[in-house]
Amino acid sequence: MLAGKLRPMKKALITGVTGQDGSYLAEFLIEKDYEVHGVVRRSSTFNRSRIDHLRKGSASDRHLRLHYGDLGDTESLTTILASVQPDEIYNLAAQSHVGISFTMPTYTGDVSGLGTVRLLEAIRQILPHARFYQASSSELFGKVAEVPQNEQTPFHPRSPYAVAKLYSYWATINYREAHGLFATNGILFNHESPRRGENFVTRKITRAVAEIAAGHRDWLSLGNLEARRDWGFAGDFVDAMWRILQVDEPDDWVVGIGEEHSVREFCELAFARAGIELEWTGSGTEERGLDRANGATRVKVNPRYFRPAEVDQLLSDASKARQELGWEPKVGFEELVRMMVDADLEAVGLA
Ligand code: NAP
Ligand code: F7E
Repeated sequence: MLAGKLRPMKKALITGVTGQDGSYLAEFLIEKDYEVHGVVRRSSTFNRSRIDHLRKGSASDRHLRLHYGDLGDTESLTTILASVQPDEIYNLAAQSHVGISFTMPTYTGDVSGLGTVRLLEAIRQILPHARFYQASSSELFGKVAEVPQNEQTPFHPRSPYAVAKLYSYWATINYREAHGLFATNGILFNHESPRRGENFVTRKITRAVAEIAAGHRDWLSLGNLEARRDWGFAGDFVDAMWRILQVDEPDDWVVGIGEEHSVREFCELAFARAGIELEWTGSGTEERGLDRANGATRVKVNPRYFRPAEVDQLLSDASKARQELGWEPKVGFEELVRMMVDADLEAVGLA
């Protein structure tokens, strides 16, 4: 009992702490009494809005510490590892936008692919007993070989982002097999929240819905309305990340809620939450989402948002994570849409 009390706090290091998942994970670990350290990259302005509440004058203040570093810069990673000496390392940093990866393939490969090896190699040299979590992605399944997808489903990446993440996935396994690192992959399906970046489709929609409801704009442009995703809540998924590092043996895990919906369905539900019923008319790039009440155009299709190669359908089979990690998501799809729309309505003063 006494020994338990005297045991020092566990230390966690999060790369990508300023991102959507990094912010939820930092909160989650602080709640579990970890000492949390985050890697932030230098920019000309601060972009820490997602973690400000964990730093400024809050009860959590003493737990979250930030360090300048970059996945493109090996020296910063080795310096941080040597000084922090974390027990657990969560590699969430990435150029994470699939569409943008087509316009920046080299950079995406460097950060989301090689960056992982820079970190793994630093861990091998400095802290070989630390536990490592790699943010792998359902994008690895790409042009899916089967539905639903589990840990045995073959990969077929469809973007520079997914190709880079595939490299990281195998690098993680290689460091486990070759050097005995406790290195794991969480193959996470899409997860969203009110903190989702504004250029991912869910947040792009919920923000636009709120602005349209407030009369600040009339319509929004989208790409492929038929794409289907298994969207869960980011707050639930960081719990899975932590569980993945608590088991006895390192392994790879599929995490998703197991519900599949189209971008079109997401749109309909999001507009409905703000009291706007959509009615679709036309087809292809001429398709429009009209406001049933007054015929006003609310959604247009713009080929600019089509991808050179698309991932049409993703659906998770996370039974291994549910059974062996005891992971259970709390938020379903419809509640997620409501949560995101409500947060954006509040941001424009409508809730
Ligand atoms: P996100 O919001 O885009 O956050 C990415 C984070 O990486 C940000 O903190 C960003 O810093 C940081 N970053 C980017 N380039 C960096 C570099 N060169 N060095 C250091 N940090 C860098 O992504 P997310 O949605 O939280 O996702 C977290 C991770 O999970 C990513 O690796 C993503 O690819 C992966 N993933 C996400 C999902 C999902 O549905 N959300 C699903 C599967 C896997 P700035 O704030 O400075 O930009
Ligand atoms: O696209 C379609 C688009 O950009 C979802 C990242 O977190 O999850 C995310 O990647 C779908 C695609 O997410 C627009 O073509 C239609 O089919 O929100 P997204 P993503 O590509 O699924 C995975 C798991 C990750 O690992 C990634 O890091 O929606 N879509 N119209 C659109 N997408 C965007 N962004 N914008 C549109 O206007």
